[in-house]
Amino acid sequence: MAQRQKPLVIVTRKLPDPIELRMMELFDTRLNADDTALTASQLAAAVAEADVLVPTVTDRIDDSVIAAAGPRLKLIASFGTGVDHIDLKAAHARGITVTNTPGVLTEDTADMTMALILAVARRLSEGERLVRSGNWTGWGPVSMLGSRLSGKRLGILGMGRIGTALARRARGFGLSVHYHNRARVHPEVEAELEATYWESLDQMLARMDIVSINCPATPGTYHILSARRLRLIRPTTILVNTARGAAIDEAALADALRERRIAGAGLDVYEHEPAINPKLLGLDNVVLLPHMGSATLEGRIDMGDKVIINIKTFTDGHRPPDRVIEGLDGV
Ligand code: 8YV
Repeated sequence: MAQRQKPLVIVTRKLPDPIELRMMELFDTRLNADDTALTASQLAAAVAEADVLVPTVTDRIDDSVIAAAGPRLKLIASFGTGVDHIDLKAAHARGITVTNTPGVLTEDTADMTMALILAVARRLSEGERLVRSGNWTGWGPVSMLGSRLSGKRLGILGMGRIGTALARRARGFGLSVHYHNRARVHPEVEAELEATYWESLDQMLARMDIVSINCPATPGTYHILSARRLRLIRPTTILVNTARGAAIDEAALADALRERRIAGAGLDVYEHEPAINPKLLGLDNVVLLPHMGSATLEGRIDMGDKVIINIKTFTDGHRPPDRVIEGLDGV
């Protein structure tokens, strides 16, 4: 019996070993062992040849990359949940299916969001820097004072999977949950979380002690925290972002933090990653992380498993479970 040809799968970045091994078994897989990000022309060459492309958030799959796709390219199986790095419209117009890996990084990202809230409120990075600097002179009754979480209000911007998982954690820390979202969540979830829905984001922002961004990056959420909205936030409030940098006007945020119009911020994502607005780097009231919200070994293996399932079902002629549909916009 003639052996069916395996699909050519091109992976743009190094993935966890067990995932690469399984991919090698199942597909004609081309890996990126040294993990150097592909240039635009290398990406164009990859899509010209591949049946399936496996990109990550660091690859810009814009209309020019899609235009370079060869007749074999039928699937872009992205490793990650956010799809703002892919021109979905251009892909779909060419008959290319796009999949992502939702669900499996929810808990890890919610953990990291909670960690950032704690880090900013309790000044973890500052404390650590003090100890390492050798300048710590010992305990003091009014030294390193932060702010208590219990009894405060958390406003979640984007109440999807991660926003809801954050809300559950926040309840355990004694925070009350508020949210702004495209639509109200199911009444049972709202009741379980004793969550307050705000139709007006402006109104919510003006009343929260902590604001967390948990919405996807879409044209409708670009700079949703604009310079104007940042001015609505109270000077005692903490802002955290583990979603996408484009949701905040980063330069305006740096100004607000420097002028103490916002008490502090915890950022895991940036507008122009890996570049960070230099004004943020010198500020003490901001905790800066290198986009590591979903960075657990378990999470990355689960993401890889999802990529494999999406490719396998698709290349076996079925509808992949995590097909991305266009048109979701706003919060
Ligand atoms: C992923 C993320 O690690 O899934 C997402 O949307 O932002 C990250 O947590 C990244 O996308 C991998 O491509």
